Amino acid sequence: MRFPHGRLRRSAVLAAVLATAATTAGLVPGTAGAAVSCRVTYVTSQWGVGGGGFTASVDVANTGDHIAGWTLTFTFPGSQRLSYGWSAQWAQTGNLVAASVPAGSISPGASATVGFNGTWSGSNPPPTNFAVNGVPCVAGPQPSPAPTPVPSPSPSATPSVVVSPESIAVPEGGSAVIYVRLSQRPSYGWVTVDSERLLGDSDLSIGPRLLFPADEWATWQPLTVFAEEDGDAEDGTATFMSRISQLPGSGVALWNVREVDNDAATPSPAPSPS
Ligand SMILES: [Ca+2]
Ligand SMILES: [Ca+2]
Repeated sequence: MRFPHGRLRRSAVLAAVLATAATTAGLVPGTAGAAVSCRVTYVTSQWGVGGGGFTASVDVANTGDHIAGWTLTFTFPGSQRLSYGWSAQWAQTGNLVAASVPAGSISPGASATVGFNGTWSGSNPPPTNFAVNGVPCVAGPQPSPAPTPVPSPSPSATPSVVVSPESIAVPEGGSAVIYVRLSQRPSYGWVTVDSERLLGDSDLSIGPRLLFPADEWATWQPLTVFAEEDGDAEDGTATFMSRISQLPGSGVALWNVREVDNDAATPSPAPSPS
């Protein structure tokens, strides 16, 4: 006979808690127009096999207007029972749980955390229907007990530039060709490949950008490299980079150019008069 009385008393407490929440949320002047918006992150740590105990932390983040006085409600999806809670007035009736903080407030952007201990049997799935003052909350990230590294999308998800050969020689006053294509099909309908000299002989220059329609990503396109006549007799060198203009994070290609100078080298360092 004691059990039904206890349950009755819990129900009465819950009713009072919910009444308080309704009063706070809807009837207090100045808060009637406030829009509740919230995100709840529910983290549990449990023990036992097939059943046992657990402790839960519930973080309520205010993503809306200022919240003055609040009640968090949710429903246990399984056979969980609330044992006792903290940082709020806790009550459970049936599967419905309420945690009320009548004097508490949560500023926009801030959050409050409450917690409880409970028991479970069979399984202990997390509640999904969190609400604050009757307004459903977005369920936050459900932290896994052991955060496993998310498999990163393979680096080949975006195409890279491929050049061949990676090193060419250009006769002074003439030109040579290096071939360019993509490593895989781009998600764009087409992309352009821009090349620029990173360092080295500024007498070495290149032709215009290349356009790759997506279907022709594998087709080698020639890129012409020019070597201007210069007054020195040395073989100039430069390093170029080719990249996909629309995909800043995509793989680039570095390639080297050597100018084959055509001026006769001076036999020896010019003898200085003194
Ligand atoms: Ca020269
Ligand atoms: Ca030169």
